[in-house]
Amino acid sequence: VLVAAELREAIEAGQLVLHYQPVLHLPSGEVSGVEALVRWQHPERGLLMPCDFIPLAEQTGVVVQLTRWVLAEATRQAAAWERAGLALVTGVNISAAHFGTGTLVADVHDALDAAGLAPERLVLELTETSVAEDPLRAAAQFAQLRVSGVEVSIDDFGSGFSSLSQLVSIPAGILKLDRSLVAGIEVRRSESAAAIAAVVGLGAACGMRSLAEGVETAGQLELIAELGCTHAQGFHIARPMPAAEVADWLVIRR
Ligand code: G
Ligand code: G
Ligand code: MN
Ligand code: NA
Repeated sequence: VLVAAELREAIEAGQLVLHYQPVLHLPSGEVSGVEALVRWQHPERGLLMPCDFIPLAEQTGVVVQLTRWVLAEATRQAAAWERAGLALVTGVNISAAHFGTGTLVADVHDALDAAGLAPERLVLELTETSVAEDPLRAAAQFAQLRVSGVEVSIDDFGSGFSSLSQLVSIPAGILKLDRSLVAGIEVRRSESAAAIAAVVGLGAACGMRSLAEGVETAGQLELIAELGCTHAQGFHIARPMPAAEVADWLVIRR
């Protein structure tokens, strides 16, 4: 079994890597950004996925150290893309434990400063599980970040972990529709369309853009665009890929 000490050493030894999944802006058809997704290149076990080690990281608090590494690496990469003329907004997932430390705002600004990246190029993604412990404290930290220009998104909205109170308490600019909402299109099309339209409308009424996750087919992409979703992400558009492949992928899809 994996232990926290091993993960801590792996971070220091440079065994974590980020893959990036493109995000499409539907009205323009342009790629507007990417989501950074961590993997652990384990010397014996091979490439480990987040589900193999993020729960351990969250339970032990190592996720704070992990997130600092992800922030540093993702902002460095985003700044490199920007210098290469690629205008991408990069998303980073934030975990619950980070709010309690009180260092989130400083950690984000340290990363932006070190990378020389504009705050507008970064989106912080949070799920309700990541704010549940102390919602007011979390909301205050996100408000500070938004004032400085960093975007915030509510992740996995429509899953078991999300609630309407998030929309009220968290100052977010983007609502990410959980992939279970999108997957429902194949099963109960009219009901799914109604649910997606309602969530998109709710987000819009709160001044939020909407990003559909887990778009796996052309049919799903077409429907979510019709329903007013502004952005989409999923295997039908592109799978998460190493940073080195992103520029080529952008050229090929044109
Ligand atoms: O990459 P994959 O599709 O397997 O990601 C699964 C989940 O792991 C995602 O839903 C995401 O919330 C989580 N995850 C991926 N990368 C990170 C990360 O850098 N930090 C945190 N806290 N969670 C991540
Ligand atoms: O919300 P979260 O941060 O967990 O989302 C990222 C996760 O979703 C990653 O694990 C990624 O591999 C996965 N993912 C991305 N696109 C798709 C898709 O189209 N279908 C499914 N099933 N999973 C996807
Ligand atoms: Mn996410
Ligand atoms: Na999600």
